[in-house]
Amino acid sequence: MHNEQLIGDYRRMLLIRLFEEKLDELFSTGVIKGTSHLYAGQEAVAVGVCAALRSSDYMTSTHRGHGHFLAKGGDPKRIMAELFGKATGYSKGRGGSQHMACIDIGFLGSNGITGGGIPIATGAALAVQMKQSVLKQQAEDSVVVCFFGEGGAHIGMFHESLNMAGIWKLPVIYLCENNLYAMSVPLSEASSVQDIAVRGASYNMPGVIVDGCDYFKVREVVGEAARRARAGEGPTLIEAKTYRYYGHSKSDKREYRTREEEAEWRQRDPLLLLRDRLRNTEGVEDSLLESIRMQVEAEVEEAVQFATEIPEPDPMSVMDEVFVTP
Ligand SMILES: Cc1ncc(C[n+]2csc(CCOP(=O)(O)OP(=O)(O)O)c2C)c(N)n1
Repeated sequence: MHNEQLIGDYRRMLLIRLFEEKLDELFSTGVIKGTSHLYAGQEAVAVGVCAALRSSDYMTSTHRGHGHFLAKGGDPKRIMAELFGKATGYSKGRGGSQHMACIDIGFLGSNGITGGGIPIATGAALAVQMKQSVLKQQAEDSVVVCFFGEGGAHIGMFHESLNMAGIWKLPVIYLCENNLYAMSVPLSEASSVQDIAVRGASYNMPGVIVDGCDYFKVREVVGEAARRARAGEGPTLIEAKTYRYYGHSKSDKREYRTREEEAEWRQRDPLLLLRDRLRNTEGVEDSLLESIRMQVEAEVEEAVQFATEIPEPDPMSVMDEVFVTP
């Protein structure tokens, strides 16, 4: 009997990887216009986090958000439709890559503003706490996980939000994905400290560093942070050291980093690490791994087909959902 959670999570990590690889192809060939920030390389963070949380917990995301959304249970067909600008997308085709949300599954939104999810997650955690303390909903013990990059950790709202969360002991997990570069700027040129986790001490919360390539380690530290949050012990700042495989966005030629550095990180590819563990410790056969790959490839193709076949939106609907008009 295989460990179903592990196999399901491996499948989900592979879905994120293949979804992003397909998107790279679709953008490069001009099938989808505009740009996108791909999550490939960071899969163990999003999936490791969700493995430690309940499906009823909440999440805020970033501009690099497809992986977060897929890990939280977003439908690849509707995410793809959004990227194609179709009305069946999560934001009716009007938000695109950086503006999707699905409140029903607790995905409170990706966000084009660097660090923009941090105050939103903090407010959501305050709402959870107030449901308990003011509305006396004792059963409400949700946790909010807040993703942001190390670039997002330098904005003022990061400090203001963590300070408030520290004072009020809010049930929030601040999850910094440190992939070493904010656009082309290395952390060493943008930050007075090289570990974002040390900033937790300023706001009276644990600051934990974790290997973001290792699904198991991510799951473990997030599990402890969630336990603390549910027990009323307050927030945790987690810094996952990770790497994005693609450039910052489509036009980025990655001139600020070397191909050698990229190859080094790929040796510790999060998918390969989990696959080896499944093979060597869990006794998962290669035939099962191969059939998972085929299923996931088919799922991504179905998403593209779904998004392609829907007609373009009616031009007459262009002013729908617009709240401010000239
Ligand atoms: C307020 C604001 N300033 C600048 C930008 C332009 N911008 C887009 S992504 C980005 C870097 C983000 O880096 P990081 O937070 O580390 O996330 P990563 O892209 O590495 O995942 C910047 C500066 C923006 N979107 N919002």
